[in-house]
Amino acid sequence: MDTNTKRKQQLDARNAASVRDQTHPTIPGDEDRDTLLNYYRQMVLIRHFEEKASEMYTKARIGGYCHLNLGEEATVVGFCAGLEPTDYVYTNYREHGYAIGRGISSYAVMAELFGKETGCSHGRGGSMHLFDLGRRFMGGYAIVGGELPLATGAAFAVAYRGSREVVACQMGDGTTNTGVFHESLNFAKIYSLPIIYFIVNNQYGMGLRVEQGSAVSELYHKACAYNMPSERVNGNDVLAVRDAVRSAAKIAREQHEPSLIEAVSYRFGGHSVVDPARYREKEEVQSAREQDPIPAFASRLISAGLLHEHEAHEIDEQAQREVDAAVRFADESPEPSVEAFLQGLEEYVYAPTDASMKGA
Ligand SMILES: Cc1ncc(C[n+]2csc(CCOP(=O)(O)OP(=O)(O)O)c2C)c(N)n1
Repeated sequence: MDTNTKRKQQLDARNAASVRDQTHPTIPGDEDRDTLLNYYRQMVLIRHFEEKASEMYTKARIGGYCHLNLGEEATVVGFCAGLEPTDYVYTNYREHGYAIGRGISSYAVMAELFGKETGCSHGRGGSMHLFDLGRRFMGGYAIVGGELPLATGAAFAVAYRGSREVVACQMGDGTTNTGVFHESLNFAKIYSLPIIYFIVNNQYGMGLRVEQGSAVSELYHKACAYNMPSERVNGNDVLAVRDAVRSAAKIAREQHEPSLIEAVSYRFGGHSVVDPARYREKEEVQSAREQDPIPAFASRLISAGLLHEHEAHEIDEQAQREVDAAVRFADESPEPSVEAFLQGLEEYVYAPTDASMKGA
């Protein structure tokens, strides 16, 4: 790599970090305390859930692959908070937090990771394929970019029916380098679809830093190619992410127009639980941990007089208890029965054809 390219990459990396590490502004006075505490609770719950999932994976209680949201909690909770319960959510395989943020119980998510019948996909999906039609959580997808054409198609269906729902499609930074990303954005713009493309720029696609894999490292610029409004937000600030998603949802709902958000975040761990991430400098991880979105949000709440330290402590303990109970529930739940498989391998795998599902 020549010196100029290297220098450009270093500048790009610094630029991304400066967005993520912005000091968090004071909480506006018109924010509702219960709502804010609920965001905080969800962030803490997701943190403990993911730490426990990692532990259970290393004890071989969870099979397949397992990708965590550690460090991305403000992005995850802000994204979910900006949407309505009637909106549709599509994500990649790093979706445990989004499922919880969308209202799926931590019990049903943990049971799915354990491959149990009580899991939200009845044990047929596992970590990368969480699903709940009632909550319009349309799935995690293991193929990089796999969720984009599906979400774009769902937005086409919403527009075709003339309804007011919005489709929100989450993806990682690496996904913006795939063909389907460009095809989907182009299609969405041509047909004026009510969709939000939401990029979680956690700085890495597997082991590759964003500047090494993408010719344009300020990823929100990619939307210009499709004449689509776009914005970059601090993914460590739950309120900034929520507000960006709300604005994009308003554009989608009221004008039936697509838009794109890039939330600049940092994934504390490697690509999956088994990736020790040796390709990262210790200082880089350390500096990201110093910007941990959870304590940062707690201090903002404390400074605004909305949270006391002992309450923060209780929230933490409550989340730990819930996650422990979720593990017990998953442990004690039955496996999908052999009879169920014999009756039809496609059950819970393909959409049923009965009329009750139509228009859901
Ligand atoms: C089509 C396809 N190519 C390659 C892979 C292997 N793969 C899994 S995740 C990943 C990196 C994706 O990175 P990014 O979109 O930034 O998401 P992140 O994992 O950081 O959330 C790759 C290359 C895959 N699953 N699907």
